[in-house]
Amino acid sequence: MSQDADAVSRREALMIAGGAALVAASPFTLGKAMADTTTITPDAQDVFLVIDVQNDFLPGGSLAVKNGDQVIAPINALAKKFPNVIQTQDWHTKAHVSFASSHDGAKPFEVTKLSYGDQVLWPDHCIQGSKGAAFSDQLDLPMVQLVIRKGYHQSVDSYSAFVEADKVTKTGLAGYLTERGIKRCFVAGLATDFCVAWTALDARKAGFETYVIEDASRGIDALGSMAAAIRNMDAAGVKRIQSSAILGA
Ligand code: VGL
Ligand code: ZN
Repeated sequence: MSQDADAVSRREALMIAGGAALVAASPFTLGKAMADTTTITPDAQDVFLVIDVQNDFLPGGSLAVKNGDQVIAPINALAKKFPNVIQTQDWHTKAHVSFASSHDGAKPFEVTKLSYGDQVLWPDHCIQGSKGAAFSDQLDLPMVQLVIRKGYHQSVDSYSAFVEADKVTKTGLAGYLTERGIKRCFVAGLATDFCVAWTALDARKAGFETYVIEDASRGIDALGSMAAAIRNMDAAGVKRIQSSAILGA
């Protein structure tokens, strides 16, 4: 099957299974992906990147991701298995360029053109120091070694934990991980189709073997973004796995 056809059939399978059923589903329902059935034991060269589990992305938040709170239990369990855990925190200035409210007449979820390319415009979210920018108090992650903030440059967004949306400005994370001898990145959190996917794609570009843990992530799915993210991740060699590959069945 071609990669595209495969991505489409998987997407259909995901849609049929539905979010809740997918969590419970056996890894075998995902078909050929061997990584789904392999038990992974994280070691010192592995890092777990917990992406943007912040109040604004959770139910009741200004940019709530549907069922976003369902990532918290698997993330808490997964983090205990990793020798290295890092969190990211979306951390915008007031009137950030990614906010629809910063553009005359614009509405959330519209796309505009900025100097660095297309930018989806969002409701105001994750403003530095706000309650919405704080991590969920349901997270149990005392072992986190580094919190990397992103999106703090007024006129550049940053979905990725590695490189800002201008595709040039680096956050320093690749250098940090390389100095720490990290070889594999495991990525989960919010949102699958934006910050999780962009982080995973840049982790691959930086040379890390990269896994997205699907059932510990949830997507926004604006303008076909979920399908595009899955296509892009598959094409880049990002492996998609379930948390059971690490936690056991
Ligand atoms: C995110 C949209 C805007 C994310 C952040 O964490 O996926 N999405 N800012
Ligand atoms: Zn943001």
